[in-house]
Amino acid sequence: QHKFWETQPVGQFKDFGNSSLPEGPIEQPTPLSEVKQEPYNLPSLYEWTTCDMGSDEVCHEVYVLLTNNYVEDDDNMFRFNYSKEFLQWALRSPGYFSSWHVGVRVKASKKLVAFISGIPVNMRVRDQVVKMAEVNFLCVHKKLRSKRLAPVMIKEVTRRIHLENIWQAAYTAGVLLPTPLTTSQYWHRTLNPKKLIDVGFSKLGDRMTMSRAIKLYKLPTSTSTPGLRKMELRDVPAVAELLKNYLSRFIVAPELNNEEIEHWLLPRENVIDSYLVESQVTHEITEFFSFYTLPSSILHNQEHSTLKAAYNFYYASTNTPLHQLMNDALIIAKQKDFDVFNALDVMDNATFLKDLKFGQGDGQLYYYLYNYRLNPALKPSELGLVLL
Ligand code: YNC
Ligand code: MG
Repeated sequence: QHKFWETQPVGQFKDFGNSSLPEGPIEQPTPLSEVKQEPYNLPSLYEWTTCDMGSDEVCHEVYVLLTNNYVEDDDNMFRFNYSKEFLQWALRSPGYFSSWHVGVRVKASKKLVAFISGIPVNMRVRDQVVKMAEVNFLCVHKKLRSKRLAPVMIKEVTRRIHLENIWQAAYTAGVLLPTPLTTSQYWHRTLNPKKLIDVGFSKLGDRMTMSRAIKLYKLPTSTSTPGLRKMELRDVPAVAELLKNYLSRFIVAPELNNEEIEHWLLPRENVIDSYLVESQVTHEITEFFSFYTLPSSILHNQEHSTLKAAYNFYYASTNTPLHQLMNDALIIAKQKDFDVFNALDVMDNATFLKDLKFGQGDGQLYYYLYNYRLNPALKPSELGLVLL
């Protein structure tokens, strides 16, 4: 069934639901001197390359590979189009290792044809904080698919992660593999009904007309929460504290220090937006929310080439109802000309999705841990983790 995944330290399907297996690492770390020192073998036409994402030229090569070959929807109508600025933000996070930005080139032409990446994160699982890698952006050029290159790439990034004395990882995928930590779903809040219908992202349902759809999804022109403003550098400690308290309610969540909060949440144009609520009286920061910018290329449309999508990222609320806060997020996203606002059903998202007129997407996003067993599987609402 899964010739590769059956060999890996992950929960196996045959063990699913067997709660007698102990929680925690599946395999123990080996001494670093016993970690394989040479890269895995590639087919002879190809060679490994470490991608320096600080180099505009290399970043551009990764961008082009992903733009043409990365994740598409089930009907192959849209493909993620992460921007270069986004990739630099996603991969050059605090404590990142260049060696975990792994590429494959054609030896003769030096063309970049595959990529996989990791970044370090402190992940809390129940009351244990485990140093992990978040693995993302696995991509093999369309012309090199189904040649078992992906398992070699996964083994190579694993080897490089082990060399930094890290033995666990977290990752998400749209495909079902052994064995999900949780299964989550995307929900979509239409902001620009006309365009979403024109490009085939959504359909007018029965008894729905274009003008009724436009009316249904109309939003106020200004936000409703007093004291709402953009996050600034001076807010980092307060936001860190707020998010730490909020994420403590989930079974699996990252632990983010001030440096990481600054990196992941301080606004960056066309990459990450963060807003917070400052009490007019006490000047305390009581809420915040954030969303990242991830457009999709529209593959077969004469009129439109990109779908502008915002993705709900981390947030925390104490005094303001979450649905009010998220309604303000929608209003801001609309003002910034996004076509759609996406959210998973993780964290407390299920409490506002329906009220705010999000519609359930097709397909699942599966969350996984590598070399860490957790029993039983989690509900998405028990997960405090959003990967890019
Ligand atoms: C996938 N997405 O099951 P079995 S998500 C993991 N994640 O192995 P081949 C995947 N494994 O079943 P292809 C996977 N997709 O035989 C496939 N696999 O055991 C497994 N798509 O390899 C698959 N990006 O090379 C099978 O397949 C084996 O040529 C088949 O390449 C796959 O970034 C892929 O969706 C995905 O570019 C590269 O289809 C290719 O099809 C492609 O013959 C479009 O591979 C883009 C796309 C995936 C986005 C993502 C997270 C990746 C996580 C990887 C696992 C990390 C493990 C932790 C490592 C660190 C450990 C430590 C410490
Ligand atoms: Mg392949």
